[in-house]
Amino acid sequence: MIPAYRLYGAAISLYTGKARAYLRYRNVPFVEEAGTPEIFERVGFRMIPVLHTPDDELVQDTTEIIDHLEARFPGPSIYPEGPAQRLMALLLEVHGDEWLVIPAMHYRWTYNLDFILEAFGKTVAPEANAREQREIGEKISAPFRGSLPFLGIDERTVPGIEAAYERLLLQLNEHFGRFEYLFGSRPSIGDYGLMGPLYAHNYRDPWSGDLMRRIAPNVARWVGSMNTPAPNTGRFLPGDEIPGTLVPILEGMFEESLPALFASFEANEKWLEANPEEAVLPRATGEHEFTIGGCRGSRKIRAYTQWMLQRPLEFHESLGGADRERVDRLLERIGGAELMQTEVRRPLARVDNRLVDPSRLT
Ligand SMILES: N[C@@H](CCC(=O)N[C@@H](CS)C(=O)NCC(=O)O)C(=O)O
Repeated sequence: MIPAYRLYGAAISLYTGKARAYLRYRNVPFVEEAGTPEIFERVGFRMIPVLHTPDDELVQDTTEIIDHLEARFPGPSIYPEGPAQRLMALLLEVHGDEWLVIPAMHYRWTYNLDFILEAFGKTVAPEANAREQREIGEKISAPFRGSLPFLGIDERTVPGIEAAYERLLLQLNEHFGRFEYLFGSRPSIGDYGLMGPLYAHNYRDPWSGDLMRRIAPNVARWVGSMNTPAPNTGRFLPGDEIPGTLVPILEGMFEESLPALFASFEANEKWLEANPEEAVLPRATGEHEFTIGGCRGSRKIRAYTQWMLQRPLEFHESLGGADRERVDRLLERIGGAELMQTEVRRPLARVDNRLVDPSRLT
């Protein structure tokens, strides 16, 4: 028998939902449980999910977890071979992870407050009574609730956050009315990126789940398939096709989310210049004005976003000949040509779960 992996996570956690869905698709034998102080001490900070491998290795970060398992478990890759599909899947992963966390957090803490306070309490103190769980929930959820302004969620941006999210739900609803997953009958890394924010917060939290089922029932069905997949099955659409139903989603991504997310490169570079002795980056390296759903607001710039964006940029850079020409024509069409030319002057790496400038490591 293959020894089981352990996934330290929680039902209410956005990123655990992403990793869990992948583990199920890849048919990885695993058990899910809560992390312990010892585990978080080894990781270096308190963050979920963490994958504990049978070799006693700890992998934190959903992208690293997925890649770790992709390399070890046979099965149809969730990275499409077709360059256009693959590039769009990589970008959609970042869009889900780093941008759709904004509506996820807004809806959770605005419309699902009672549910989520109790759920936090139940997660850490399953034996406590309902009143105690609520009190515990209030206490331990404070950092999450408190992160709303950092994400740019305030009275200026809320109308835009809701307009943009509902528009995305309708666009995805069209798409999932025709296709099982983003690029055919096999989930891609882009599906897993979207699954994080669209599951725990916007499907499982009751008010948000009702909204999704009401205006975008095909998206709710997709969430269900992501959670209960037929393991290791399915195909990407032939001919590297990008379905027309994805085009408005990709255009929207290049119009608002990616310009804001790419700000991470400049902010990190400036931070490294201002801190010449430091190799490890802090979580936020700046703050900027951004636009969401047409509303202006201010948000912290996360250093980590650069690391995620390096993946599609490196892939794009690696393309040559006819593949490059075809992908560049698509980028031109969806408004992404300029951003994808971004030069990575200071590439970042993750070493021991820390985000570092590798040129400064001795
Ligand atoms: N990029 C990370 C994000 C993980 C993350 O933010 N997890 C949340 C729970 S869903 C967490 O543990 N947050 C604690 C914190 O941000 O301090 C990943 O993909 O694993």
